[in-house]
Amino acid sequence: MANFETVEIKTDVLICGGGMAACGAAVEAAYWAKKNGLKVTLVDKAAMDRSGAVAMGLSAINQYVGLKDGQNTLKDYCNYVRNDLMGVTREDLVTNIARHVDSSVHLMEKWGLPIWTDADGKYVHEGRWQLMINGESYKVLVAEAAKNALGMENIHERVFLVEPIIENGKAVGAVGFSTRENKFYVFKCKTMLVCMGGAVHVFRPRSIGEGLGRSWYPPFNSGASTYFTLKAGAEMTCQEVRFIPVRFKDAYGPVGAWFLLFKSRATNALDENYMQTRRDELEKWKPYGLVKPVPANLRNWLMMLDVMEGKGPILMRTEEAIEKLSQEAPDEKSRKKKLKELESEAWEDFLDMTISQAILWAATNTAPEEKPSEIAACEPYFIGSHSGASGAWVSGPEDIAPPEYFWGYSHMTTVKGMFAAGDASGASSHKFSSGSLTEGRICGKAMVKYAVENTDEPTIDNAKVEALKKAILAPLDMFEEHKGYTVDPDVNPNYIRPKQFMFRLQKIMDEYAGGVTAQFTTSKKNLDKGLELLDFLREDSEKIAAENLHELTRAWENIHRMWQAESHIRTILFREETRWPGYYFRSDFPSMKDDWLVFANCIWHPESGEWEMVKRDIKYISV
Ligand code: SFD
Ligand code: AMP
Repeated sequence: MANFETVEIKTDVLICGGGMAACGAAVEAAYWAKKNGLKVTLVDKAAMDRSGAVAMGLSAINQYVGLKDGQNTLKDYCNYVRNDLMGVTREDLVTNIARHVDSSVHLMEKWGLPIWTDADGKYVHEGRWQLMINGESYKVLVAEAAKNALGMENIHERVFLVEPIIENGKAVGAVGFSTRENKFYVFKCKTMLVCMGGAVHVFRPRSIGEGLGRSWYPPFNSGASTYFTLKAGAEMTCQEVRFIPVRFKDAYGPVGAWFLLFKSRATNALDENYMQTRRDELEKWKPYGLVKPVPANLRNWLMMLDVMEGKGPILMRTEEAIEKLSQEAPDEKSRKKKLKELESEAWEDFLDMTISQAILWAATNTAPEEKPSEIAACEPYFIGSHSGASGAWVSGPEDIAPPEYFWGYSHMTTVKGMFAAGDASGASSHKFSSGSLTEGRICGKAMVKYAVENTDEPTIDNAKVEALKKAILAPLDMFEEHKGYTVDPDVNPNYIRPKQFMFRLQKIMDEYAGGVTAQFTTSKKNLDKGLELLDFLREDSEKIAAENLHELTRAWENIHRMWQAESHIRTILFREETRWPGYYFRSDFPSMKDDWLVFANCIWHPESGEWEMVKRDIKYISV
């Protein structure tokens, strides 16, 4: 067996991940832990300064309610989220995050985040809920706050967490390995937060060749959150609710600023605005089809209908929007000044968060004030914090959660001591960066309470740890043992390399579970076939080989993705209707049904290895 030193770390509160939710949790948990003499430890597979979805920065804060300014009420936000998710949402969770999110935004401003203000010193809104920021260094300064709160001695960067440890139904630790040194890590804890983001590259991406890996979502969030919660036996929710963003084509630049701030139209190649020409289609999806704003999946759907009729390419009319806004200026001199401002805002929107889109504009001689740019639907992602909803089923807060949704600690999963936040917790969409940080803070506080009230020291069976170490490092041994069998180490009958494993997974998902090449359409027959092929893939996961630590990371990322994939297929299969056209369409159940206005949840039972599918009622609350 590969020779790895075992490093054991004992802590009270373990934060798995180093992204927005993790940083929020670190700041809050550190505060309460200090009062109670507890230790908090954070583990990130990457370097926190640039890890996770906010790595490149962001150009907006997408959740700000503005409660104090009287701009909106909690009910307004709940209505918005419920409608956008076609009725399927946990209003207790959405409200809990929404009532604390403004204070998180103010905290981030205090940490140094530049939020745009107007001449009166008021925040500049992108849309009703979104604030414009100069956010290139957003993640750096949020990470700095977390580091200051915890101290570097309690932060382990570049440690890839592979597996949770559950004893007697309680989360007591996690194991992983260093991505740089031959070290195997065992973390023992009283309570843990799962916040390792969502998942990408479960489906075949549009990008190929040199562009392979380019996606809207960060390629390094690979399903660890779903894997951890599923493997622990936690109940999961909305695993069918993938997110398909519409983005500037090929470099995945954001569209929010164009639609909301610049008030741009998107048209097909015939200069038709599909939001107008396809308006009748929205009737089929009422009541949600008739709300404002039109839900994200339905906006996608209307666009897709045009594409399927061959009316593409679809264009963001940047030139038209800039011209129109500049015309608002009172005279020619100020119009020219305004034009310059708009041009620079357009470029900054990309440079703040999707630099490659600015590069693509430069490479294709695109001046946004002169010509439109193509937009397209991306491949599917799992991101419970944006306009998808997949994640763990967590407890609501005591004061507002209906009894069915409350089991003791805010945002704790159905496994004792295991909490989830950000992309890792489900049915509470539209949290984005600020809401994820807020949910992390909520968990940080609740976890310290849990650790104070549940004082049992974590006991972990040594034999179990040794067995995990052997299994986790096995891909290295597999490669060493068989690498000499063939001239080309990529082609070997004894093993499969992580990249090839990923291609197989993506092909299955793309063709059978409604990916890009299947026009996001699937059916029972297709899903059954997909599950059959996933069975073979799972068998072959025993044969994954890794040449070095880098590939060992890739190997486990893909195994995590495989579990995300299976829970997705099973849940789409379970929900016998189409509720989110534009995200996926079931050709055998092509409409929305009243009796499916429920949560579709799943549980993988660790003792039996069986999957259980359950319906849970949706309880709206009055706030
Ligand atoms: O609009 C392991 N998001 C946006 N939010 C906004 O508020 N404004 C925007 O402008 C946003 N846009 C945007 C957004 C996302 C992306 C990808 C793009 C653009 C291109 C959404 C937010 O970014 C998102 O809601 C939050 O970041 C979610 O927070 P969290 O904590 O759930 O996930 P994370 O930040 O990605 O962090 C994950 C962490 O886990 C680590 N990790 N660590 C150890 N072991 C493992 N096995 C691990 N696997 C992962 C990661 O390294 C990371 O630290 S807009 O254009 O859409
Ligand atoms: P995006 O860049 O698509 O992630 O959008 C950023 C924010 O704007 C998110 O809160 C989206 O839900 C919202 N948004 C984007 N496009 C529209 C639109 N056409 N109508 C309403 N809201 C939108």
